[in-house]
Amino acid sequence: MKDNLQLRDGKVILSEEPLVLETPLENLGEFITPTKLFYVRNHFPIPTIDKSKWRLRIEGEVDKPFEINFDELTRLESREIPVTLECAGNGRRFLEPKVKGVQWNIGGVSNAAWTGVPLATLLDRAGLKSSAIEIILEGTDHGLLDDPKAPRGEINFARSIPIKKVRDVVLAYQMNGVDLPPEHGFPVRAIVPGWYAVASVKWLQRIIATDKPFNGYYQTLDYSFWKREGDHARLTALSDIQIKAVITSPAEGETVAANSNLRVRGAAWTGHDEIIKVEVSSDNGSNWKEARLMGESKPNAWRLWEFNWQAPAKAGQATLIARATDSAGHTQPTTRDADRGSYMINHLAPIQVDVR
Ligand SMILES: Nc1nc2c(c(=O)[nH]1)N[C@H]1C(S)=C(S)[C@@H](COP(=O)(O)O)O[C@H]1N2
Ligand SMILES: [Mo]
Repeated sequence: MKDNLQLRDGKVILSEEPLVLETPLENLGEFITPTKLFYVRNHFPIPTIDKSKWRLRIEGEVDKPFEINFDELTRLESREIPVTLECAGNGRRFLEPKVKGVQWNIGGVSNAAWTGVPLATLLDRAGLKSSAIEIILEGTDHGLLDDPKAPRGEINFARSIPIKKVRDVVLAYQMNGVDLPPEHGFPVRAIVPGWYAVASVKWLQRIIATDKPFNGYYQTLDYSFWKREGDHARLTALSDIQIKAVITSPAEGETVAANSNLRVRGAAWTGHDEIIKVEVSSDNGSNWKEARLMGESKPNAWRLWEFNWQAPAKAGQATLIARATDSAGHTQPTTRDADRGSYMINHLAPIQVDVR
């Protein structure tokens, strides 16, 4: 890692207020990211919440709105799932020309084991009306936005999911086996597997069933992209994670010995089914060789991989590119689609190493 990076608790500081911390490359190589090293992306100051006073309210298009406290929630049947969270702007630093927004390298992604109660359990108890089309997840965090197009006054962080996505969602109160730390959403956050992490609302305070599409700030003016449909481009909320493979070792610019046998390592993930193949090219994409997938495949969690590479005999620059394929047939695009704006950055990104 470069020496001039500012660190906090081992993570790279991208912003102090709001707090944005990136996971360093060398910590992306374990299946479970240690909680301390898990990336952080906040939009407002971290709310201080007293667990004993915390309540989650379920309301809107339901027959019996109700409130639940922390003890009641944690007594319900729970499940534990490994889920990879990726910020939709992860990799933004590689965009040319440069765009506004947090300049993530590749570490706006991490994987943890989340324990919580299925969202469906609470909606069943409330009795979801047939008029409900979306569920709004609202966080406790709030503030003013530095954007002339934003609503006047303070807003809360909020995001919606369509009813058909409800069955995947978990209301998590533990991360890697212990209470969530404040920066990751204490005491309860949503985990929306397979979607960009913006949907995984932290510091949950309200769950609102609605009969209209929710056009909140964080899914229209922010965290959206232009989807082409025939003659028209429609502003569409970011949802499914796009398939991607990253190289975590060697690092960009690292020196490697000429003619040596190197183990190239990395991670790959997708929002659709499972990763079935990762390939590596060391000749700018003319030839691809299959990498070895490590461990077992777990839905919505990344898959680590390794590849044995014989470094060139001649000194100079060498290029490595990784490319993933999933069981739904998706692979990474070679070029960038401009309609994606500053999000969903998964086009093939070569890294250069210095052969000596
Ligand atoms: N309440 C709330 N939830 C939020 C956010 C936020 O600022 N406030 N940021 C979102 C974004 S953009 C990301 S990438 C993830 C980051 O989760 P983490 O900080 O636990 O890594 O949280 C999402 N959930
Ligand atoms: Mo994000």
